[in-house]
Amino acid sequence: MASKKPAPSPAKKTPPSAEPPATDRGTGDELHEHAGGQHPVLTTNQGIPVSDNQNSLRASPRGPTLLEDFVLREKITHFDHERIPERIVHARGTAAHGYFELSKSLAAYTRARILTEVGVKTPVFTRFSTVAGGAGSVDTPRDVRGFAVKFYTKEGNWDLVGNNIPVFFIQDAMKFPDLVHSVKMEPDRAFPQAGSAHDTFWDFISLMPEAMHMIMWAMSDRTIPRSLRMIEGFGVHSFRLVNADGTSTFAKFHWRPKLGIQSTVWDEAVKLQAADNDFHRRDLFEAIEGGHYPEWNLAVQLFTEEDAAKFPFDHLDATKLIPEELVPLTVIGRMVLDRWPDNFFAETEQVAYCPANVPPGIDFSNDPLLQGRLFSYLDTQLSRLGSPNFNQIPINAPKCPYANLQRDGHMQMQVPKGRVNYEPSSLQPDSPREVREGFRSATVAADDGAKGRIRAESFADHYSQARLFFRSQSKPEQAHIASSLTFELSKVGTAHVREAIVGHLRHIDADLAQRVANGLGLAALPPAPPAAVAPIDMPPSPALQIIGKMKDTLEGRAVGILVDDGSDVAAVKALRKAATDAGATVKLVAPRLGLALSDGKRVNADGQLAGTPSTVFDAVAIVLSEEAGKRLARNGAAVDFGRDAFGHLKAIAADAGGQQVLKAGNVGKDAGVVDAGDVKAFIKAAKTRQWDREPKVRLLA
Ligand code: HDD
Repeated sequence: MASKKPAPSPAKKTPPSAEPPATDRGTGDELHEHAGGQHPVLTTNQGIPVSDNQNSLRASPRGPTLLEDFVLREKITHFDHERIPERIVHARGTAAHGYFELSKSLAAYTRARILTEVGVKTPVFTRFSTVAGGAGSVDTPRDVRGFAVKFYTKEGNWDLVGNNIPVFFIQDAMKFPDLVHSVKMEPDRAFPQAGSAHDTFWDFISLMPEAMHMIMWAMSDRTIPRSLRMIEGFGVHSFRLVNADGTSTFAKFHWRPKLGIQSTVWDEAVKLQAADNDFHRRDLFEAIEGGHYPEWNLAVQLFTEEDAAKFPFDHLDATKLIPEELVPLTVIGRMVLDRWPDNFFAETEQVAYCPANVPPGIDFSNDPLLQGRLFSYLDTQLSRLGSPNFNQIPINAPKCPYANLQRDGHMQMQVPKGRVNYEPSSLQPDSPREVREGFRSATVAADDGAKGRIRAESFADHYSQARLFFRSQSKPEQAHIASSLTFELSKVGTAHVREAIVGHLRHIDADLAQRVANGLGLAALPPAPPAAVAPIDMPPSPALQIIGKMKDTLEGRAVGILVDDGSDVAAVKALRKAATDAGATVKLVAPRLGLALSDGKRVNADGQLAGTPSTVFDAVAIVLSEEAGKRLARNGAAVDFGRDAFGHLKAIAADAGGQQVLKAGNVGKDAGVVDAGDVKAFIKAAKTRQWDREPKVRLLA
């Protein structure tokens, strides 16, 4: 790799022909004159101006196309090669630019400047993703979400490549290809796309007791988030922070969303897939373009080797978390995403994260999952991006100077100068050399013991934290876990796989196992497999809930108002104002885009009813004249608008006309269904989901 800003070289006396002055290259001014200076002239990749971009060169008006047509050949050839391999996992994603600002120095623990220079804004590029689906799959399947942040620090790129779940399925990277093969579409039939509800995934899991903790998370509402702006993020592994004296401290990284954590309900997530395949990326795009910049706090859990020795689990095992009650979180800064990328392919698709990218002062732990990841990411980019020079792609290049003596390779974009491309050298004093302050691995004494393919005994407890997670959930959340397990296993055709999973659940919680067994219609509880270590009861950790942690807020949420010709304009205005004041965006939905409310003035709806169901909103109002209410009570889309909002536990405001639509959908009385005139009550109810309503609308396991 050559210097981004090459230092002056003694071999500068290159003949002028090799580096012509800019004026000899043609500035393009002549071309702009042709277009009247209004726009750039269309050229081939060789800069040849194109006169006709609609018609290929033909031997005669109705004759064959000529091979001579270099404009056509070049255009089609480039098009034929536009695609690159999608990511092996996390193929579907969306990303944004922003910055990280440190508020609390960790100078006592690390010499990494990004974690010591308070107030400095470091640019970041953050990509969110689903895991299992292909690049063209949908945004809202039940799946883990990737949360990858590239910090362009002054000391090189730091990539924190995490998920929205703090633990992982497996303990050792050796198992990763098998895990991924099992969850991806089955190889003989190429389905299902983007979902774990099938035999091969659950077969693998049934034989992998270490996955049980992650399964609890994966079957919880964490995997059906409302918005990427409302997910937590986790670095998962223990990392090391290393200070100027070389002392190291373990750190776990946590992202906490400013808007609070929030999920959808399963029926809503399923319907969102039909309503809007791009629900999450559109939501992120609209928030950033609207100036509502998503924000997260970065927090750390810090602990020493001695602290770790007292934990009733091994923190080097990625299937374990450290409860906040055991090691509290310290907020050290915030990330704000404030700029949408200019181009999806150039930035979001080509960005290449790698957990091995760490600046001096941050280091790895011996977690065997992390250790395998340190290899995999650079390796995968070589085939995905096609060249070892992918670091030169602008989105991947560090924003600090970088220089070394790596050279050549496909798509080399830099033109290194001078004779010296090796080190040490004495011929070129300004060629790059190492510095004492550069990255140094933490000095860590190796464990005693023999080399071998060994799993530490401290990794043997597979059920205690699964139990901790399940028992820490609120009642509705426990019901959702039992229901999603029932749903997923109901899609598994192989009886012994379904039964084996229920057997594992018995080690986690007897009631959970029974509920899933009932849901599946099993005649008897299958036996629990032998457990290497008997699970222990850890004190519940309420911090693991979503419902208990949810903020009552409308900030960053969306409210939909269903209207039609003649709807009461004053009621619509009052609802809009109150919701907007509470931080929500408000959209009008109507059977036709153009309509007139009660004041007779023409307005445009933001969404047409058939394409804008209530699933895309957090709370809804239905404001209709009596006559429109009667009419829409016979319109399936309008009836579903109310019925689904009710089923998805959302607040609903309705006037007399709106009530007709609700009645047609059997929407009854409920604390979250209020009169459209009672704006205060609506806003209060809209700030949360109506969990008490759930048993009325759905049979949960
Ligand atoms: Fe991974 C991508 C997160 C384990 C191998 N991983 C990838 C991405 C995220 C994660 C967020 C997408 C990055 C982006 O947006 O481009 N992966 C995780 C987490 C893990 C994890 C949180 C466990 C704690 N991964 C893991 C293991 C291996 C990999 C154990 C292999 C040994 N991951 C990859 C990969 C990917 C990837 C094949 C695919 C595309 C890419 O790297 O760039 O190398």
